[in-house]
Amino acid sequence: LTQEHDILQGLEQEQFALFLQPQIDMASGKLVGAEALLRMRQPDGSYSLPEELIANAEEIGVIGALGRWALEEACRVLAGWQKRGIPLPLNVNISALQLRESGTVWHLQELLERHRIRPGSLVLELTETAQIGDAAQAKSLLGALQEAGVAVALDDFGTGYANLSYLHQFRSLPISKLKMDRSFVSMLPDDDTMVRIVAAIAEITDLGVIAEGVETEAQRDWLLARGITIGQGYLFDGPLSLADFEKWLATLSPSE
Ligand code: G
Ligand code: G
Ligand code: MN
Ligand code: NA
Repeated sequence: LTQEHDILQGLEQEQFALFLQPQIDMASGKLVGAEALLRMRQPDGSYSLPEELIANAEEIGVIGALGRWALEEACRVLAGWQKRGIPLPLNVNISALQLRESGTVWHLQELLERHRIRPGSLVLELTETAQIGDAAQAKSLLGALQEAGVAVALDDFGTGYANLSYLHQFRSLPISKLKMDRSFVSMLPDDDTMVRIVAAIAEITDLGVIAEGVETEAQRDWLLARGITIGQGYLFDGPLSLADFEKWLATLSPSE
């Protein structure tokens, strides 16, 4: 179990890192964005996955400090891209718990101003949106984010709380993207029921859909045929260290 002490010490000793997973326009193969995924450096030099770490951080009440670090680091990366004229958006995961903490919206406003982040280029991926609170609370919180220049994506769509009634409940809220959970994508294109479910979701939503966990060319081609153009997954790349991602960025021509 990761204890409070380890997480706080990890922050102090700069043991955390954001890995970046490319998001690809599957029609052209071009890079259109990235998702930042938290990792913690282990004594042997490898990086741990965040699920247990984040669950622990929430339980012992240090998710705020960890989340603020991730947002600061993401803005630092975005500011660097902007200086080099690279207009890529960067997605950062945020828990409903963290979003609800008083001070989070203020912190975001301060970050975007200090790093001069272009509105819309920092995207928060929200899971368990139901935990934000009631409709009025969600409306005021998401409205404040929009005003601050932060875009919002609905993460893990299709699982848990992120179900179909969301499309109705959130239709008037400033949410710009829907990330189709990889458990859906993994059943394409062979599972007839899932084929119809995903096709229906693509048809009824006005939100831009990002397909997660695209692993095969058959999945990519099926998604493209339904008008789902943005994909993320091992078919393209897994999460890359910042150094590897930036090395790769440098090889792309300016128009890409
Ligand atoms: O690669 P992967 O194992 O990184 O991610 C596992 C899960 O951890 C993802 O579903 C993602 O939502 C979550 N996650 C990754 N990075 C962060 C982060 O910085 N903050 C929060 N709250 N969740 C994260
Ligand atoms: O935020 P979210 O729950 O979507 O976290 C993304 C997670 O999915 C990360 O743990 C990442 O490492 C993982 N991931 C990214 N691409 C793929 C993929 O193509 N297949 C599988 N199985 N996992 C993936
Ligand atoms: Mn995510
Ligand atoms: Na997800």
